[in-house]
This record gives sequence, C-alpha cells and structure tokens, in this order.
Amino acid sequence: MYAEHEQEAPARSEAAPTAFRAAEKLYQLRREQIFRQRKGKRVSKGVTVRATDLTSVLDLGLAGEERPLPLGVARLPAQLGVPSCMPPSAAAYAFDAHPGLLLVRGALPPGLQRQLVMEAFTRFCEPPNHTTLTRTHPAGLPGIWAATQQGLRLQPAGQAACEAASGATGTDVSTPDGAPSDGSASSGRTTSIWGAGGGGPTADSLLRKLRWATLGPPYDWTQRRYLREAVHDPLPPQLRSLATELAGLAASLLGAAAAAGSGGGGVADGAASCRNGAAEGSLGGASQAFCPDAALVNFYYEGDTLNGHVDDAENSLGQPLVSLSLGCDAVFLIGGHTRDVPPTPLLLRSGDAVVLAGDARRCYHGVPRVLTDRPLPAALRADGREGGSSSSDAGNAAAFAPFARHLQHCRINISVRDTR
Ligand SMILES: O=C(O)CCC(=O)C(=O)O
Repeated sequence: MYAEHEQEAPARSEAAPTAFRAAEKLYQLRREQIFRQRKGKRVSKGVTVRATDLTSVLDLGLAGEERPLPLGVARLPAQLGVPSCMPPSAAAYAFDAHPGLLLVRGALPPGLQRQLVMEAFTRFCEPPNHTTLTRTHPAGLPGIWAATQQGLRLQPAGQAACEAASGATGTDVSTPDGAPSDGSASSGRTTSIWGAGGGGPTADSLLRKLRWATLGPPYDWTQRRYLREAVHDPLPPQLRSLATELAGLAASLLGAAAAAGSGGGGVADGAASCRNGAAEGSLGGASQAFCPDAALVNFYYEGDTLNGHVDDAENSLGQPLVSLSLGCDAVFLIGGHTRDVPPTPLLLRSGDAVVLAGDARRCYHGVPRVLTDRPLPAALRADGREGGSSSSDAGNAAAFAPFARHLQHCRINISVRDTR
C-alpha cells in the first residue's frame, strides 16, 4: 500500500503542477456557484457541477464491441487464454506507454460482481478487518450494513460493552457464523451496539465515513507496514484465486505481446501462479510465485478521489497488484515512475480488472473521479435480473436491491496484493 496522505513535493508551486497533478485537476469533480441578478444585486442560485470533458479518457470495448483502437493500445488475442471463469465478452488490453499494465474489460461475471458488492458491505468491513473507523471504534462496527437498512443508531452503552469485550479477549467480534451474507438480520452480539433511538451517530452516517477496509494482515498507514501480528482472517480464498488467475493471464498475455513487439514489455515470460498452493514460474522478475495474501477495499462516493501514488509497502514489488472495479464508473490515471510523466486516463467500469505488473507496478496511479451520474449496468440495478425469471432469481434480485440502490452513488475497488 502507500502513504495515506500523498503530498506534492513541497518545493513545487501551484503555478507549475506536475503532469500527474494537472491531469487529476482536469478530471476532478468541481462544484461552482451559479448567480443571477436580482434587483441589481448578484444573488446565488445554488451550486452546480462543472461539466468535465471526458473525450480524452480511453473507453475500451468488450469483445464484440467494434471500436477503433487508440494508437499504442493493443487488444490481446482471446486465444491466448481468457480463463474459463471470465465471461466470453471479456477483452484484454496492453499499452505501449505502460509496459506491464493489463486492463481486462468485463473480467468479472455479473453474479460475481453482485456477490463481491454484498460481501464488501457485510463482511469485508466487519471485524477483525481494519477500516477507516477502527481508530475511532477499535472493536469495529459489526452489523453496520444491516443497521443502515433498519435506520438504526450507534448506542453508546452497546459500544462501550463491545469495546470492553474486545479488550478483555483481544479477539474479534465479527459477524457470527451463519449470519446471512446480505446482512439483513444479523443477530446476537452484532446487533447489540445498534438501536432505534438515542443521540448516537446513525449507521448510515458511519457507513459514509467508511473509505477503506483491509483484508488479510491489516495495513498501518502511520507505520507504513502490514501488521502481521494483529488478529486477522486470511484473504478470502475466492479473491486469492481470482487475483492469481488474473496475474497468470497478465503474465502470459503481456509476455506474448512483448515477444510480438506490441505493448506488455516489462513482464517476465511464463505464468505466475500459486494455484493449489503450487509455485510455478515467476512474474515481473519476482523470484517467488505470486501468492496474494492481502487486499485493500476502497469505497468511493461522489467527489472522492485517490491521489496519485505508488504502492510500495509490499516486500516484493516484483509481484503484481490486481485491482477489481465494482459499481460506478471511474477515471483511472496511470503514469510513470515520477509525477512528471503525463498519465493515460482510462475509463474503468464495474467488472473490469487492472493488473499492475512488471514496470507498471512501480508507476504512479490514482482515481481523480468517480462518475456517479451514469446508469449502472443492468446486472447491478435494483430492477436488473440476469438469466431466467425463476423464483430464486427474483429472490436474489430482491436481496441485492438495497445494495443496488447504494451502488448508484458508490464505487468499490478491491486491490489484491502479495505482501510477503
Ligand atoms: O480504485 C482504484 O481503481 C485504484 C486503487 C488503488 O490504486 C490502490 O488501492 O492502490
């Protein structure tokens, strides 16, 4: 991971921002006041969002979508092996200007997207995982999603009891086993800190403060290290295998593209994998197989940004970073080894995966804009259904509906790493 508050170099004046900063400013959400004249006076009419020109943002297509390829971007041949777990419409891209960067449009099938969204709110942000709120609520806020759905508030007495319990045992107060993954009816300890009345903060206001959660060993932004000694659950196996598949795909596709002289250079040939725990080959010069053990889950709402940074806290930067997008579209900037290199803006949509491997692993990247004003894909909408119209489809759609409403103004990113 990276420093929590990335700063521009102090010597730089605002008059001469870096190329990366200039691009961030171009895409950031800006609100401006609008005025009208009334009785000879200038009166505020309210605030509006300044229109952003997104024409330079590369919006690459799925398989079957015929779009001209921008110069320096190569679509990698499907026969090189898109894993069977990915939809046939997935399409992979390499970039001459960014060796080691792989974008897989539509990598995650809709059902998997919905599942990861539900887990992000009901499991990933639950103790023992650390979140933005761990500093203020050291025992975590178990059941927070269910509490938002029921309009509950944090109860001071319940919170104190929860903290005491945590202090006494030093262990987790996570959602009890068997709690439904939609968080609809958490029971036992998890509901005790929430109640209908009182003056405590609403669960909804707390959820909006949740900017990140860590999976696997928690990351400490002050010490800039992974806290292996802290109580934690292992990275969910599904994320581990998904990231491993994508890293393997990046190794074979980018390796082949580099050999053919188009994009992808900077990644060592051969698939990297710890499928079934077996080490095979290497990626990006790493001497060991890629075995992801941690992830950062970022939650973005309107106006939220992630400043340009390099993820450099992992022990081996030779291992790739695999980043999954869910929910609202976003503008992703990928630059070079310094902020002076002009970045390429890419549009990321729900279900897309980005692999930063080889040279790209050491490059500045960030998210200056989340586009909360666009419709979500049908599979993520409250009324969206995939496949048939059986009662279980209808049940799944009903269970997903509250998440779909929330996603209309939220983006989730899960970046999976090998920290060892
Ligand atoms: O949200 C994204 O797409 C990027 C996330 C990222 O850069 C990170 O977690 O390091």
